[in-house]
Amino acid sequence: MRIDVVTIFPEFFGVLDISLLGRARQSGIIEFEAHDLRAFTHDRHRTVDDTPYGGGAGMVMKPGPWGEALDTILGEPDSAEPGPVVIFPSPAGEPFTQRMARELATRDHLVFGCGRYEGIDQRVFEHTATRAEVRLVSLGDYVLNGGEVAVMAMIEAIGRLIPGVVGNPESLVEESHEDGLLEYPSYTKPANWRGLEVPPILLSGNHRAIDEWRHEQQLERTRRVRPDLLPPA
Ligand code: 6GU
Repeated sequence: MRIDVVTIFPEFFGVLDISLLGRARQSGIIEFEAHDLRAFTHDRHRTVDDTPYGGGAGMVMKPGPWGEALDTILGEPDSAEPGPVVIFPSPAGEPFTQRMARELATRDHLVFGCGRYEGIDQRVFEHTATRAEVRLVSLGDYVLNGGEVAVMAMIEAIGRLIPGVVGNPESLVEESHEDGLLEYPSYTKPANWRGLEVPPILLSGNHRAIDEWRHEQQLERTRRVRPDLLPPA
């Protein structure tokens, strides 16, 4: 998979050199590049923003540099390929979910456009949609200063689902959200730690009973903290 990010803070993505994603890049499973939006400006101050038409607080990102950056990254459309997906992180977008991460993990080329200030000129989304699949995506109902932290989270969620990135694929199955429920609590040795016992069932060796207990824990947890995930009773 190829991943391009457009941002005014390309250094921010230096952390992708380390950890699981770093290894995936070294082994060639993921090809990653962070592009500096200011490299696509032509004025002495490398201006990427301007005041909003219609007035109001804050600044809006100018369409010009975005258009040139995306021209460079998207190139000529190839009708034989499914084509790139261009994702703009935005608190006004559709919610990012495990389902969306699974879907995006199957694509060959993802492009992330990190907005700052009050957002990007709306015409950038419209124009980009004429030659790629465009999605506005939100991490949740709160506001970040810019898209960079959100994109980092999305790249991690998507990247670990690409075959070969996570060493043991079985570890991807029994985790929160993969079956629509939160995951069950985990324990390791010692069996008694600071007076707290591991639930005896986990020491019983009865795997059917353990599976049932874990499923019950998943339901109880989900009912308690995320009832919205459960089907209506
Ligand atoms: Cl994806 N971007 C920004 N800027 N803020 C957010 C967000 C994204 N998701 C939640 N808040």
